[in-house]
Amino acid sequence: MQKKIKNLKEAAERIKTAVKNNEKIIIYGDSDCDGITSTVILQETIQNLPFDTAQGKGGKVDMVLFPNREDDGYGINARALKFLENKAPALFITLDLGISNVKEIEVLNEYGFEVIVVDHHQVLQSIPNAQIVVDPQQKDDTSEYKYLANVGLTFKLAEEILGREFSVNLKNSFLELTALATISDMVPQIGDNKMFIEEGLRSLKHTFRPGLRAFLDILGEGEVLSGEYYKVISALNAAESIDFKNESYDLLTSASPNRCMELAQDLISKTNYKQIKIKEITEEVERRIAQKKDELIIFEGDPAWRLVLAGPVASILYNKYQKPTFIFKKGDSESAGSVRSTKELNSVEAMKTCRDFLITYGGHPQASGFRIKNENLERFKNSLNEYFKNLT
Ligand SMILES: [Mn+2]
Repeated sequence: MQKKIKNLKEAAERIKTAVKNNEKIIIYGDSDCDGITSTVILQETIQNLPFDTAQGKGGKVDMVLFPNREDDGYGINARALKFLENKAPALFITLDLGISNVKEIEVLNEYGFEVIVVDHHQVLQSIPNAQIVVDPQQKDDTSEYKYLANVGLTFKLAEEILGREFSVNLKNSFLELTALATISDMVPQIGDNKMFIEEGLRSLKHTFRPGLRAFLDILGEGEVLSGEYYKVISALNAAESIDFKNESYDLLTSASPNRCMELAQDLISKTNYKQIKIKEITEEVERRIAQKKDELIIFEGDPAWRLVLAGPVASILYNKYQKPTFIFKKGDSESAGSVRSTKELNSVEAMKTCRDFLITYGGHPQASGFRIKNENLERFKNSLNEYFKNLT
């Protein structure tokens, strides 16, 4: 017997009750492919519930929000808290973030929200005080699903919410999104992840979703289906969230083929520009580390580098040099960055030892992020060196 994901059923029941009672629902999703597709799936799941509500059949999500990672920070940031101050009461659901927002969720509770966290990132010092927390990384979650991307977790939530009302067409449509985001999040392609990818990519060629159809038309159906789907993923990851809105989300939820062609084209241009910038920064870091061959880690930042490019740059450098890699944008008083490492040289565990002088941090052992005051950068670097020296 497969063990169930902790609290998945409770979350499904609570969401169904909210729809039946016509409660206000707000979704707050991460701004990458995984967070955006999770948001689309949960929203469409709610819209496909067969209940009679004030709007007729099916429920509705009142507000969908995405954080501007570059300017305001990852997760539930200060700007989001300010925006949400007068929006309660509502059922507030986080997707692909939230597990590290212990303080912020306390504030949301005070505002009068009821919070459900759906996340797949590592638990830090404590679990947030939300009404329901779904995260297979919780210690007492004994399911085998620790390998799921957030989209896979949300797909399972959709199954639980819709039950026998989950139509084949809707399921296939969700599998297409689940496949793309599972690949995008670079989680292991095992178990259900393997199934998501196979079935989702198979369904992609017959997609009913105008946003995905636009990519197939622009990039060439044959190309995308024979392996160029990473171009679709890169494009979905190229959107930035401005004023809590996100272009990739607009694309995936738009019913207008013309609008989808415009948005898809725009995202593809942004991807191309991003690739050029990533190459420039990578080369700059390589020039800098040429003199630092003995160092155990790569630790580089610059005011001119955009935070959204730090992750891809760190991935390239990590793959080439096989050292824990910290790449950050240096702001006026604070810096924020992305980390890539191995499962064994767990970057979240490494940063836990530095938590006293980090503003925030979190993620996965192999891929994580941080925010820090500039005056603590040197100390951070030294502590990390110390930590990894003791491990090797
Ligand atoms: Mn994710």
